[in-house]
Amino acid sequence: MKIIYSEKHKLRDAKTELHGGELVKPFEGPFRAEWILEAVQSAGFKDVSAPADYNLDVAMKVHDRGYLEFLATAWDRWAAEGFAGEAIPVTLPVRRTQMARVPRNIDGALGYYANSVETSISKGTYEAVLSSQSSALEGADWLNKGNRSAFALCRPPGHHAGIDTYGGYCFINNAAVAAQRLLHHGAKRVAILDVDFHHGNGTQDITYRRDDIFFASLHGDPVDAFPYFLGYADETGEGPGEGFNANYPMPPGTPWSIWSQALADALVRIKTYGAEAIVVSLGVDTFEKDPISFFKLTSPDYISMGAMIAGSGVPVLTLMEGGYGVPEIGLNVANFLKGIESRG
Ligand code: OKP
Ligand code: ZN
Repeated sequence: MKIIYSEKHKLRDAKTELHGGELVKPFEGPFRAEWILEAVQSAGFKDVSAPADYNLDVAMKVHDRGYLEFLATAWDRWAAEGFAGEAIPVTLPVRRTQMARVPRNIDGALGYYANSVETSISKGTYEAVLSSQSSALEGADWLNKGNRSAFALCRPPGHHAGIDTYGGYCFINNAAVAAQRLLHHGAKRVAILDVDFHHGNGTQDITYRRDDIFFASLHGDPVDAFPYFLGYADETGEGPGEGFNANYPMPPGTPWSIWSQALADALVRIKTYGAEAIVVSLGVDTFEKDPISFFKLTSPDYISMGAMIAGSGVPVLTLMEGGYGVPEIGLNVANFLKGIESRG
């Protein structure tokens, strides 16, 4: 399997995350991609290459232009204010507030575009974000050439980035960008299958009113888990997108035996839809030892997961999303890819 990895992910190295009322070392750091790359190579996946530098043409089709301009300039604008810390907003547009006007002040703009405020914007973040979307696009183009699988080791992740919002460690929605690229090169229908522990609220935001992308997400029930405000089972799509969104919220302690039933159902939906490619948002934060999540998957379960998805017979582009804290994140990703290859 082709593995796509950019060293430039290291430029996303924020010093702070707002967690439990403290500014802590972020859960999402460069060590994650390093551990994963190491484990994937040790497992025998040796075809590793860096992506070309892609521009924002595809991202422009799934994100708001003003939002992308904000991402490109946010750190410099913040630094120009002379603040000591990294960029975190304090004021958010909520119920009954003005949504149409973007504040000129950078502090206001951060609040306007944030969907969650644990995520600091730091020097170098934007360059890493561009490299992450380049990996996703390179993976999509690998499938566009007729190949049946690829793994883009994207970092930072993307599935919490909405049309015009960032948060949950995400800035550009790599899965949506990849799906858009697959559609541009001939696919009529693409599925995004989000198996990260957290609901892909950003991906849902982008795909909710569309009939050319089916979105399925398996995740911690939003009554209990981040990102809290989206991910319920009754969110089924809107307008032309009605019927093309499937959420599988699950409770604390969910093991593979239950989780895999939701996956089986999602795969039936994806097959029935007629997807010509599946973009997998792979988070291994469903692992029993993940520090911020509450499912109980074990390392061998990721082999089964990959095999079930590849068993659909549809080409699979896997993109890295979450998975934290423990060295097993590498093994779990490698296991998933082995599962994909067992049936692909
Ligand atoms: C990103 B991805 C813990 C609360 C949750 C943000 C989690 C972002 C997860 N302090 N904070 O989906 O893995
Ligand atoms: Zn996650």
